[in-house]
Amino acid sequence: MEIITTHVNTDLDGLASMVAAQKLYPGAELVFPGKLSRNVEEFLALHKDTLKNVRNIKDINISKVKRLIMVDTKSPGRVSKLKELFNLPQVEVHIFDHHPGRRVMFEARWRLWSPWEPVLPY
Ligand SMILES: [Mn+2]
Repeated sequence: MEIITTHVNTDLDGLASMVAAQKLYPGAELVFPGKLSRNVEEFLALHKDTLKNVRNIKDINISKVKRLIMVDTKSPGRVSKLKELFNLPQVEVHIFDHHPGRRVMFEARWRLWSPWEPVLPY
């Protein structure tokens, strides 16, 4: 399976980025890695019918994930348990992040889209 996630304490740009990423990966499931920010909780309470397919990390069988799409962060340390996926050789990692900042170590099978850094080849 393919999953789309963002950072813990998910904020509105994280949530919006997840929804946008699903346009690029229509078969991927949206997964929250942990706690939500209060404004995202309030937004979801108001719009639960439009975003009813977002899954909780507890409902995901990590061993079934073949591709991880991570948005609004490029730090594996910010996705709680989903961090494990970065170490699995069978998992392809696609990262979309708009934040400038310290470069993290990337592996060849990870791919980053950022306005601040060149797109890395496979
Ligand atoms: Mn954010």
